[in-house]
Amino acid sequence: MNTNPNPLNPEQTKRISKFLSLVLRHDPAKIGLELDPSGWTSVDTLLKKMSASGPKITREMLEHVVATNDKKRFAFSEDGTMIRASQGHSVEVNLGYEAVEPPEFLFHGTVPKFVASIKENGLKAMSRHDVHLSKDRETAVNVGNRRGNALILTVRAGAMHRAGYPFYVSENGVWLTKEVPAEFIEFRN
Ligand code: HQG
Repeated sequence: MNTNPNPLNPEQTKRISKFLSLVLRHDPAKIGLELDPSGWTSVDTLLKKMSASGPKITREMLEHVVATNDKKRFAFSEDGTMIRASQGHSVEVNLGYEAVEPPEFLFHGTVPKFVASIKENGLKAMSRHDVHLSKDRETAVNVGNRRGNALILTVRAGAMHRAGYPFYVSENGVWLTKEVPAEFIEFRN
């Protein structure tokens, strides 16, 4: 059990979390890091690269950021030697999640200005690999509110699944699918 006092204040934790999102999801080359095909990278190498060009942190600080992250964005391998982001990548990775049966309905938080395009084209992954969905409405409200006044779409995930669309759930509980055609979306809020 870790009985050490909190090694970081909340601002430092957030700054490091944002930096980890950047290098583990979007731009590993920024600090000369390489991700394996499943998105993993060595913890020792990450710490070394970060001490050369990034926030300098210790293994203990990294463990604190991973453990306290509000969305559990990062995961260590079982033996603790590797780390990756659990979802949200824009670089090509195969996270290896197994397709699973989704709940009958899932939610997506967006904003009114995107609705016309979503009605026409369905939900697209945009710059990420997958469309992100949640099993509870509240999470979708928080996601939508990042961009303005959240507008919540209900996705008929069960019907999509029966129609052959695969769904995945990330280690941190985000539901993922490649796209949601408009006919599976309920737009009334
Ligand atoms: C919208 C954060 C026009 C979509 C969050 C969204 C989440 C369309 C935006 C996670 C569209 C993409 C994901 C279409 C989709 N026309 N707009 N056809 N299809 N959109 O950030 O779901 O902090 O890639 O509604 O909390 O907002 O990164 O996806 O507004 O969990 O861990 O295009 O990112 O988590 O935006 O957010 P994003 P998202 P992290």
